[in-house]
Amino acid sequence: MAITIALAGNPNCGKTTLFNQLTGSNGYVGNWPGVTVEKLEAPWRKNKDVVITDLPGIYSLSPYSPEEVVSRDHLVKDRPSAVIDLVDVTNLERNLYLTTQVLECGLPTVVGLNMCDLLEKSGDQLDVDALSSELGCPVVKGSALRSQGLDQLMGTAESLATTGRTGRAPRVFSPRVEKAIQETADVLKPHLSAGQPERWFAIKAFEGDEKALDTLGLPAASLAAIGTIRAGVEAELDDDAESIITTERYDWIEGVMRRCVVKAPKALTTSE
Ligand code: GDP
Ligand code: K
Ligand code: MG
Repeated sequence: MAITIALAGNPNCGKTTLFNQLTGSNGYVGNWPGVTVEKLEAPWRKNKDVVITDLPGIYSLSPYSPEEVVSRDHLVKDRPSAVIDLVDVTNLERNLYLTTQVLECGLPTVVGLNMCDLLEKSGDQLDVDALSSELGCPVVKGSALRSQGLDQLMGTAESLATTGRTGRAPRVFSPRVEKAIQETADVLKPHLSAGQPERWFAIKAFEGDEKALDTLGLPAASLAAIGTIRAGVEAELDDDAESIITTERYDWIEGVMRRCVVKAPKALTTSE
């Protein structure tokens, strides 16, 4: 059976450049069913049994744009064998917002740091091993444009796809919110089928994401139980669940940046 590897990432992180490098083609352009978002799919030129999909560029796995829905449906419903989450290393902090969500999908995932050719110029030092242990998945540096690190990236993705090895998605939220997510997961558990990622659905259900909840067809009592969990946290933190999740993601990423990036010393200025 063919191995399928999905390329996920923000717009302009270099996905299509990578896709073209890996497949040696401009890919097969079709449409995702029901939407006009382009679907690019082609075999890896070094192993034709591996099919690579270039997902639409997105900033989040929220349900608000066709691109987001296509990408999240591919990750959550189609379940590729592995994911390459491509990150523009020059915009690491912003790109990691999507990374936290991709990791929650519970698929074998490697983070590809792209545009590393530009990082070297800036003088900032990134601790890749530290980032890898924060994210709980392999992280590979490279440059799609300069064709650097691509064998290591694909080797890692292929081996993850073959073994099916998933990391443990990092616990990015505060203890209060993690507790609510766990309680939500406990409500959902009897209604999830094999392959439906528990943590992803629990977070979406906590946020009140109707599209995600609809796919589960939960009984009214379960929906009510989740509503109670959500309302409790919203009252305590005085914010709506979706904003709480967003804010806490950014807080966690800020900590990761502090722990993993050493900024180049700024030039001294004479002005006070
Ligand atoms: P996509 O929107 O994720 O598909 O991104 P594209 O593949 O279209 O790339 C966006 C821009 O980034 C293009 O101008 C690419 O040439 C450039 N780009 C892609 N990869 C790299 C890289 O590794 N280094 C540099 N410097 N530029 C890159
Ligand atoms: K583009
Ligand atoms: Mg593209």
